[in-house]
Amino acid sequence: MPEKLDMFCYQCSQTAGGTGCTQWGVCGKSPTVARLQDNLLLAAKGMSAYLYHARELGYTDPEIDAFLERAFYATFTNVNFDAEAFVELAVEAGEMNLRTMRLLKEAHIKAFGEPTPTQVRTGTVPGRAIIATGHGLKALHALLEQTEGTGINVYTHSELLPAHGYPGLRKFPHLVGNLGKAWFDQKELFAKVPAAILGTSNCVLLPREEYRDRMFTTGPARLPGVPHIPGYDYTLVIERARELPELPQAPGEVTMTTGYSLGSILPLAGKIKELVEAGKIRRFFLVGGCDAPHKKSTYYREFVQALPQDTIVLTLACGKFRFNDLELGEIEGIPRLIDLGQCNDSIVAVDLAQALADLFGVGVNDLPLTLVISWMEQKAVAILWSLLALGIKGIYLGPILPAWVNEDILKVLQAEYDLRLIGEPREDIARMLSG
Ligand code: SF3
Repeated sequence: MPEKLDMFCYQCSQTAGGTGCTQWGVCGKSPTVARLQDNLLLAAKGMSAYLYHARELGYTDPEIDAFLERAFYATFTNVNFDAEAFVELAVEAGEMNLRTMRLLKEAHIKAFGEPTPTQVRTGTVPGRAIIATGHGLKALHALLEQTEGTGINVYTHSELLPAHGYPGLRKFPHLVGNLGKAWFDQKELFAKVPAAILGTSNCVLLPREEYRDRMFTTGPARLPGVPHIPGYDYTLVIERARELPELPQAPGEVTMTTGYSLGSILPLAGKIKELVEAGKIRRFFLVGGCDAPHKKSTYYREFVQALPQDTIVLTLACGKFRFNDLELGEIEGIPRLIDLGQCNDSIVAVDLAQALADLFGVGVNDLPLTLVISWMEQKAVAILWSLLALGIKGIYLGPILPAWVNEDILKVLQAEYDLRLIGEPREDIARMLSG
């Protein structure tokens, strides 16, 4: 990797040796090392979020804990100056994140059963309501138990959509639907719908005054001026919902389907193989990731809309809200849009890709499969490195390059992993289909 010492310190945003430099100019850390250090921090943060949710369901792994300790220590200002070592640590973070997502998947399945395809209502039904947002399935389960028989309906928002696929969660008839889209519509949505709101994880935003007094956080989420519930007793949220007006009957424009798991797709493997060999399925696309309110993110909808009819779209995370209202139909009984779940369910996509590769007797990179990923934050960085750690090449990334990528790092990512930036949807599709 090309190295270049620079007098401007990216790490502490000071001129090395200048008045604000705490290392008296001797740290000498290059901008590339500092950015790789940032990358490792982001990946470790993402992994920690998944680990948190596994731990709250009673699942832990000392090897993951030990890696996180090493990763955080490596980001000291003055302990590791070696760019290659940071790339190795990033790959290791990717491997450890696979282990973490697998742990969390096991925890979710043991607690709530394996998801099966489930239709989810959008829009509202008459009655008082609580909206749960974030990723916390344990918190949602506790809320559903405590609201049972109260007449209060529970709605999911954003990354809690996949909760509807779990038998142990959808068994509650008062889990009535999903409202809104990706995390960044919450200010508008929560202001408009007079429900109590429970934020269960990351991807909450500072609330608007219109709904601050009916919002609550739990687990790792905290917001100023918003009551925080440290355990799983949601009495306060339920009491607040009782004070609010009933929501009207207002059917949504679409019904969404979520809850595809390995167990529900593998029985279709024989049929999928037959369709691929007969030329009726030309290519699979994994389109998903952490969505961002970026102008260029319209790419993902245009991309899915422009795909030919003989292609299948696998999706996960909140990036799917860009296009999961589209009616893509099916290919001889195989749905063209398959929602695998939350961002941590990337592990399902990985296992599915491996199962398809085994089925066709090829490596994952030789499958008719292209990954088109949107990235936004810490978890997406951890997942990107998981994919790279698996040796997956030719991933398309967008809407823009992550901030920690500079020219030197990009050169490595392109040379080693053939990482590509998204461009124009139709041109990209033509390139992908010919590749
Ligand atoms: Fe990412 Fe919030 Fe949407 Fe879980 S973590 S997907 S952005």
